[in-house]
Amino acid sequence: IDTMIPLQSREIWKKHGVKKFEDADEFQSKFIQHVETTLARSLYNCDDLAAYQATSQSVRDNLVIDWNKSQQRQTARDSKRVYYLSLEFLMGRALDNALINSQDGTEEPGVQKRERIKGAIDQLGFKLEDVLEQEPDAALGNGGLGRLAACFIDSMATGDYPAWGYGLRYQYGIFAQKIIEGYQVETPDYWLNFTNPWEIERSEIQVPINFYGYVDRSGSESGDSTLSASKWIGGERVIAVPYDMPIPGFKTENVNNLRMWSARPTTEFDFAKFNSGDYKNSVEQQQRAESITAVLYPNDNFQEGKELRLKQQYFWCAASLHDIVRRFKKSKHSWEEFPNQVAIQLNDTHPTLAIVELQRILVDLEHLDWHKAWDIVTKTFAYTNHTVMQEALEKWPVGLFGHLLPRHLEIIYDINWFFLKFVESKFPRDVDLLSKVSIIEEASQERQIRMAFLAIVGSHKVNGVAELHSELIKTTIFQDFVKIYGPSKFTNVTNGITPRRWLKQANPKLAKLIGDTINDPQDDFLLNMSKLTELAKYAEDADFQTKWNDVKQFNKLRLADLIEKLYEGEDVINRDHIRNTLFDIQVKRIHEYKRQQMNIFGCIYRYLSIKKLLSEGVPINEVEKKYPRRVSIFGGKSAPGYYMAKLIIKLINSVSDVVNHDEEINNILKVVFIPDYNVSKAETIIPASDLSEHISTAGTEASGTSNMKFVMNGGLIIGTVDGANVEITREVGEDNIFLFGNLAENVDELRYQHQYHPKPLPEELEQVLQVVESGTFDGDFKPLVDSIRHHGDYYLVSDDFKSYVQTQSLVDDVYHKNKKEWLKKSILSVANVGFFSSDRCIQEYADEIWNVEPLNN
Ligand code: H53
Repeated sequence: IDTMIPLQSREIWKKHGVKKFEDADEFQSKFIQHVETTLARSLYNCDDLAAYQATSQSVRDNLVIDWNKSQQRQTARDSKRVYYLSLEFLMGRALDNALINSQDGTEEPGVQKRERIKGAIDQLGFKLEDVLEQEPDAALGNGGLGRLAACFIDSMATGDYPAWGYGLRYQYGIFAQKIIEGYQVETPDYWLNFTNPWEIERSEIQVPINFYGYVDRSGSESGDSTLSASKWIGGERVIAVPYDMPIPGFKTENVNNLRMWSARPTTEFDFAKFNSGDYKNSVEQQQRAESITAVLYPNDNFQEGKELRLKQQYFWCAASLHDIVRRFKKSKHSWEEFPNQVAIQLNDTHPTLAIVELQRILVDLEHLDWHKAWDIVTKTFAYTNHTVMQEALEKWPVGLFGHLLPRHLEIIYDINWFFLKFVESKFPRDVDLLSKVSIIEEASQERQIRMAFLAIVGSHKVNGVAELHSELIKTTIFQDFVKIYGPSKFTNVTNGITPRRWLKQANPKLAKLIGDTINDPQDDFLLNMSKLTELAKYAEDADFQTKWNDVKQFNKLRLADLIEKLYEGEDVINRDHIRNTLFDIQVKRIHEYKRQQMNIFGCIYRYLSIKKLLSEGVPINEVEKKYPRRVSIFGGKSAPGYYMAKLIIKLINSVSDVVNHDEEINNILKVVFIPDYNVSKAETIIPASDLSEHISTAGTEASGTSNMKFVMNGGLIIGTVDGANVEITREVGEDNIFLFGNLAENVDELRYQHQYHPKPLPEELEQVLQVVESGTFDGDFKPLVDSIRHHGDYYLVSDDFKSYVQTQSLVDDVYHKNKKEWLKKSILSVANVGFFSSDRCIQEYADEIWNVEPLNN
């Protein structure tokens, strides 16, 4: 059906065309209109929550107007589009970001749009800060991978790329973390409690998705070949409905789309059930549909292999591909043109089924020849790998998979057959190689589908997320594929972060100081981060150092306020000494490979050393010279089923309990665990760091992205030679980062030594473990200690502990004895952090992988 308005009516449409609010006055008018109509409230009944909703609705109106224009422009230009498929988008809050991104460069100097809205809200009787606090985080992700996707769509919108994100609209995001008696307790994150002003429900679009059933080849022309068009008769059907989130770019009118699918029951009528009078059962079956998008799986870097998770993956891939193909077909290109019109990026292996689904659409529904279809598929997809850790690499048992997706299993077998034939032709009679690279793993008890291998075979490019990681995948988990395809299929795109959220929004004071200093009142540096290098010339300027330090102190006070609030009034951080207290922060998912256990052992070691001096009669002010004031701050969630990670959280809290209440040490050491670490808390925590910890066992952290956020906010890093730490060192200079520990190349040998030639532990660690074993800290930490003492110390804590402790005392020396030097390092780091803008990543993806151009207005 034609949904276009006839020509003669269009004048009327144009006459009434909606307009964006441009100034404070127009904003206030919109705001009040939304309070009175959208919310059906009034000036007698308007609290902060209502103010948040009315503000958001007003800002959203503006976004939607630009969003419509952007989408029309993208369609009219008919240029190649990018689709970023990610099971996680860890967006955080939207309002402040939308206000910042509405800055368009037309403002009078010094008065940014956000500031005008702030003033307007003030006049209406509210405080912008309080209004912003009303918004729940959109926490539809676990950690680094999900937050990366969020930074990427910000950069794609900012760079004017015609790009869409596709994800799932979980009703429950990552659980909220409570700490009860030191232990993590998970509570549901029902984030859609109040209407979400940032989403647009599109219930007019309904995509049917099938599961189970069987393959019917009775009508097929070529008999029983699985290679030609086959008919899959699904056994269960649900409906996918999209919710769209407008994604505004910074200093551009371009607004992109993040499309999130939600599962609904079909309205189809089950006659069999009805006739048997089983009404209640048929309703229950319907309700099951909704469970598909009910909850985000709370594992980071770990695969659980549950059927519902596979269902989520297929539901999302099938709905997204249906949408992409429908849009492509409207443009009336021939199928050969598909890869020139569409680039699909797979964020990890979670969306690998999209490869199989496209092949199925082309062969079964569009009746293309298998090889022609496969050529289109492989030119369309590219795959990003985010980990080398075995437990995170997805595999699905053939039985479970074939039951849920019988036709897709056949297609995978056929893909594998042609792939192995190709390998065989290149490396004749290398049977060993064939079994090593087969998409179907035969070795284990039950045959498994190796999703990473399928993703490689079905893509034209595979990338890692930092240089070291991209080299590692070529020499370890994917080495045989390098042999087969050659090295050019494998590339690196080092991760990045968006400076709009992680500098301007999180640290407005620093952004202002930078803008003032480099004479950039319109914040152009947020687009062109190489401008930051101009800061270098002020690195030793005493005046500038003072201002720089003042910003840091302000941010530390802001964090102290947050901590006080979370500790329900307990004054954990002594504000009188905040200027000479080093804030040492490690916030990220809790995982043995990230080694929070090493950090807390380090805290214990420091505590014991202080106590020892005191017991020898050294006065506290002398002790303080050796162990200057420090607050060790931790934060992060553990997967609910990850026993060791949960035990690490308990240990941190138990140590905190002892240390913080030991009056003898006079507050020179504090240990703090911040509960429920999330994006909005990160925005307060990160700008307050003097030092942050990125101390994974070398070779295990693919990139890390919080390391970049801390550096962008003037914090220094203590870290191992791992992930993006390597490139951070290259950019900011070796003098401005505290590196320690063993290198990735030595890890295998060290592990071997632990297995076969165990040595006594270094004395520093031995001391710590003995105290932990003695019961000084509440809880049973035997498993943690045993993993080091008796189970091979897989994460090499004992190998790195000594150099960790030594490096920490180097940190103390610089921070406390040479503050000028410290500030210089901090300024130089920010001056050279530009490389880690996600704008740079997106440009690399666009040029090297997607072959797409920005759409200029
Ligand atoms: O992805 C980040 C990396 C980080 C890596 C993380 C990640 C997940 O968050 C989840 C699964 C996975 O395989 C990897 O651990 O090193 O910075 C973004 O690339």
